[in-house]
Amino acid sequence: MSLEHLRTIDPSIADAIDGELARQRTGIELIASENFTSQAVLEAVGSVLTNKYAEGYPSRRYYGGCSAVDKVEELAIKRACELFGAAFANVQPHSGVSANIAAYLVAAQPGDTVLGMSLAHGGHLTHGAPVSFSGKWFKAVSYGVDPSSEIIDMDEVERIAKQHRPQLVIAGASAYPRILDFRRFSEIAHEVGALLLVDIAHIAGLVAAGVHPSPVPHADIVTSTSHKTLRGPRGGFILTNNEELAARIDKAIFPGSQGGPLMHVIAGKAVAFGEALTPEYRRYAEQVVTNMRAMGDGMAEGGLRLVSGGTDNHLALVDLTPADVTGKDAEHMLERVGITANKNAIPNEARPHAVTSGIRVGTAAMTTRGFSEQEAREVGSLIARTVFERDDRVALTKVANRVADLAGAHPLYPGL
Ligand code: DSN
Repeated sequence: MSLEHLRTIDPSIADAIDGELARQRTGIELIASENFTSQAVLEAVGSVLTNKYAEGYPSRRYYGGCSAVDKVEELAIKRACELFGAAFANVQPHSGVSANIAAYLVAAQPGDTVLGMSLAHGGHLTHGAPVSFSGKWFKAVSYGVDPSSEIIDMDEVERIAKQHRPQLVIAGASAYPRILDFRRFSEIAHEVGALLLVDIAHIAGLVAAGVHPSPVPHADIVTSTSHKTLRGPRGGFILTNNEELAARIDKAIFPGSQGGPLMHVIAGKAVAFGEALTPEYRRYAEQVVTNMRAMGDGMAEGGLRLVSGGTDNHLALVDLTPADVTGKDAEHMLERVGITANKNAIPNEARPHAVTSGIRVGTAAMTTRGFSEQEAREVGSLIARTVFERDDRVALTKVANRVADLAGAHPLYPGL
């Protein structure tokens, strides 16, 4: 077995990793689903736990030699339950999609009707989009946002639920800037005899910190990722307060839809859950929301329109129509000045999904670097300047220089 370092063994991959570190350090990361983990999380994920097979659950494994990884998974479960006030947690899902596949396995049979938020209005692929297993194996119906307020109309959700009587109702979104009314979702789902699945992949960190209401008291099943606002390693997890559903969720993950758990990633989740239990993390989550409001103000002052008129969480959906530019072009323009964001459909979108009329931006990553409210507002104004002054080279050079200064003022992974 070679004991050489990566740089010696495989310089091409080492160069690519260094290139990505440089990109993360020198730019401003506004992809709403991304964040920067702590070095402790990186260490756990890069550990020898990647070598271990541990199919099954703590003390109920199909392989020997699991005493250390049992401790890791037990801690991850205990911390997840404490963090979210849940009775049961499964920390093995490899991703948010894997968590949702398991939730569907538990809550619905192929051919059943499921009701989720439309992808075009901010929902997720796994909430019933035709191109996903959720739209292929289930009869998926959807709700969206009200065309004028651009906010979910819960009366309309109720009307659709009563019309289609789904077996599963899904709440949660990938591009929705407002607070979700979990109590009302639960009343609607249970009134029509459905289970309620809430996917908190995006807002998990805000929920953990009490900055967004928790779905745990209302939902039958809660799924999430661990790497967005929660700031852990890339992965998923599932929560429930229902003992019978908990047993079915465990079976739906293993052996239902996954094999060996990624124990190195579960160690990273345990570390991140531990970090999220601290007062420092709570302050971080509060600052994420404060920064997003400030960045939204900066963009609006610069002439852009925020979908739904603002934001309550870590992200904003920006309508670029006032600048007469597409999401695709804006994404490229922003990348050239050092800002990373993604094109995103807006409600009532007229352009194809690969072009769009909007961008989605979020403050989870920049807030981890320590950006202040004032700096977030300035970044909002730099975004507006980039798209409105796109033909002015001098202006764009000034924006790029300012982006570099702001990134340089907040060093990322100085120890790496
Ligand atoms: N890809 C994630 C996002 O960006 O929101 C959702 O899975």
